Amino acid sequence: MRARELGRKSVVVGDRVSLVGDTSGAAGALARIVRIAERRSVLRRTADDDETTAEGRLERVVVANADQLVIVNALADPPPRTGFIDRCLVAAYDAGIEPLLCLTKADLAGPEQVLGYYAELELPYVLIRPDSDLDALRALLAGRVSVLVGHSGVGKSTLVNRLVPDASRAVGTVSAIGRGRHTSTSAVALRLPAVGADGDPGWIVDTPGVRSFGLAHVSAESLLHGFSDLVEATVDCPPNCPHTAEAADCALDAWVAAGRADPRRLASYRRLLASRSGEGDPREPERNPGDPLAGS
Ligand SMILES: Nc1nc2c(ncn2[C@@H]2O[C@H](COP(=O)(O)OP(=O)(O)OP(=O)(O)O)[C@@H](O)[C@H]2O)c(=O)[nH]1
Ligand SMILES: [Mg+2]
Repeated sequence: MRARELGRKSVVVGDRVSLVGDTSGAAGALARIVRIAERRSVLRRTADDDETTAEGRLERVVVANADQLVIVNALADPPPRTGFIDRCLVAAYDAGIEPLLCLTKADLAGPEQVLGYYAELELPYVLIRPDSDLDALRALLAGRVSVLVGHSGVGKSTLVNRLVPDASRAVGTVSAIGRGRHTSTSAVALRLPAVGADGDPGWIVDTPGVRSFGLAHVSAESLLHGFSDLVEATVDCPPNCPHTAEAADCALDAWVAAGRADPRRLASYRRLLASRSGEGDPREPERNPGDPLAGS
């Protein structure tokens, strides 16, 4: 239990805490959390993008002290959403956490379209199918705390159960419209099993599926840092350039016209900017125009 001296400070998954009392872990043992260690990183999200609404201001800490953000996207059922991946890249940069793209259900569809979109980024990725060997993923998880984020039904808990055989995380079904049913309802950190005799295998945090990864807490300037293929161009922008499509002389247009970045990435960045000011498509904010439609 939490000690009263912690006040309103909340304890989140990933926190390192000091305990007093009976720390044996035996049935009926009671220990108190008396201190939360300073957090090395904090991954946050908001319910939506608009900081002028109550939902937008409602900021949630997803996990503390994570080193790696594993962005889980299914290649089908539900269809991939590069807009979601782009948002996660922004959140990872903002939190100082390294991203890893994890494309699941590779038995149902190919990764070419998604990987093509990220061709200019040095974004590490893994492909997962039900029978795939997980050694490459285990090597990337070793020695660090990794948090899985993704829409409901993309296969986060299925993957955790394969990585941690006694995890027993419940897994759900995906409805006809390609949405999961929010099977997992709370985040859980699990220690990965040891691989061989040497080294720390790391920890994995399974989280409940999110409907959208809101970024109201990220400043417009930081938003751009999630787009490492675009950020360099803006040294040539006029002072205080808003980088929107309407902005006169925004250097991003020339950068893309010169073939130095993919125009789809610029369009995605501008969709994010628009979404923050309450424009954009509220039904599917994370679907970029090139992404497949739901149900296909
Ligand atoms: N074909 C295929 N199906 C998969 C794969 N991974 C997971 N699934 C299926 O996808 C469904 C949803 O998987 P879950 O692991 O519950 O998804 P989740 O991301 O944990 O979902 P929430 O807890 O709701 O956020 C289950 O029916 C899984 O069997 C895969 O690689 N290929
Ligand atoms: Mg789950």
